Amino acid sequence: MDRKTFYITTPIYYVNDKPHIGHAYTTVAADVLARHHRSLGHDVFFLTGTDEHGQKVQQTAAKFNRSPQEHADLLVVNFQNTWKKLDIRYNDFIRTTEPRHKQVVQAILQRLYDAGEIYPEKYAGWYSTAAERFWTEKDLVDGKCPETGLPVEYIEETNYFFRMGKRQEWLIRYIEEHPRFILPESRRNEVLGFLKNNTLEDLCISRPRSRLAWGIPLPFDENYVTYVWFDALINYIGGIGYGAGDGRFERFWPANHHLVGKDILTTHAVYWSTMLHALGVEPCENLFAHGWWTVEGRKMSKSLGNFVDPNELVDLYGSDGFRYFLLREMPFGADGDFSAAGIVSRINSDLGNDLGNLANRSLPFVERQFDGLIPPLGPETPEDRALKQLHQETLAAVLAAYHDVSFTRVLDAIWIFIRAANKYMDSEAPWTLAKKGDHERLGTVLYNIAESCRIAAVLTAPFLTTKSPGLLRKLGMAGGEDDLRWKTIE
Ligand code: ME8
Repeated sequence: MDRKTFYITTPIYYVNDKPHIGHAYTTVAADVLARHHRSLGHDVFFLTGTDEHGQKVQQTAAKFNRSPQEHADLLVVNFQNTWKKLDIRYNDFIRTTEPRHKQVVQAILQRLYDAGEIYPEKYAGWYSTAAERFWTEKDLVDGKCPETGLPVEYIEETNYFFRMGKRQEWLIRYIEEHPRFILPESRRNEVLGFLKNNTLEDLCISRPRSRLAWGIPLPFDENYVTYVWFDALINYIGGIGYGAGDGRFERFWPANHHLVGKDILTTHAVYWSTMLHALGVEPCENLFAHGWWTVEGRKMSKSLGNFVDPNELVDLYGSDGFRYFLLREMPFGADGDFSAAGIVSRINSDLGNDLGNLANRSLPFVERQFDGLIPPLGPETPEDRALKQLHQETLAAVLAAYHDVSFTRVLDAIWIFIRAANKYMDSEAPWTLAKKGDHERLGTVLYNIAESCRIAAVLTAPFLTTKSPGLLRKLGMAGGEDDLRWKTIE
């Protein structure tokens, strides 16, 4: 039987710095979705990686007296090690300096050039080195770069342009006809507003080599390298073998989700969609732009020195605790603030009191009263039926929340169930049943609680990659992939 596929991506991160909580956020979110779909039995492909070309990387490398490639080779390891520490199970990690990527980018450039979709033109405008792009006169704020606030330079040069402008009407219609294409809805409206109120220009996709050497050479003009965004976005199709002819691209495209932060929504919604359109490839099914983390009320920045290192948080709270906190704390799509106090209270109350207690209070009973063997079920009471009913409602709520990419709702639904199972234990009081010697009812109650533990373990497994399989092992199971399948709790 042909299995359903699920393809998910994160942005490929710049190797000009170490990963921080923001990078961890998107990557953990993608990992949770990938694990959930694996549990559903889907054929999953999860792609992440690093963006290694462009001015930012060239400049940072120069600061350290390294070649850009040496710099990228050193820095990429930080990302890979952090993802290992956070138990991120990606299928592939793409680096834009790899030959496989350069090859695809050059093939696409040549094809679009041959088709007249890329053309040279003399251009004059205000160039911001820091933002790595041109601005028009009216974009400038007090004569400075609107993105960085730094001085701009008036430059006149010939560059290559991609015919993005002529796709404006098509893109507006596409977004209007596909309500799930850009989420959350507020971001979708933002993109539509931008497209309806501005004239979409063609996109400058080259940089003269004299100004920027660190990029993929244009195959049709060796005096230029490719603009870093035009190069980077292509990873999403190159990474699954676009043009390779091995069937992978046809199998996995369109991606189910491109997860990105709101900072790079436009490049994805506008540049990427029109690039794909020019190639005759349909856009991804969903582009989800999540919100922004600040730290104790302030923007993370080098100058403030308040970068939150995910590695340190894993050392302090474990990978499960940190993963859970990230997705529990703020609705995906909204902004949020990181504080050390927040993470501690989350872990203690939700993971310790609720989930931990359910298992820790019930399993010793099974051990003591039934020699560690989960007892058989006796006659069912209304309380048992209510718990069963909630179990079914929970599954439906969790699936619906995943569909809406709402991790907070997924977790809310799971925790309603966990808390109800704890309450069931309080009200059914197995300790009293044991004292009374009511072995049949005691067996049924413990069976239901053990079953609730198992359901909770399977549901929480995408978030708690160590604790949840551990809980299954406590229940006497292997805790491997087969035990984590959704169909085992249906
Ligand atoms: O933009 N809060 O790379 P990048 C939440 N190379 N998420 C954050 C965040 C924060 N404070 N800071 C960063 C690039 N992120 C390009 C992408 S894709 C073809 C090329 C996350 O290293 C968020 O996902 O600047 C954001 O979009 C991404 O890191 C930017 O990473």
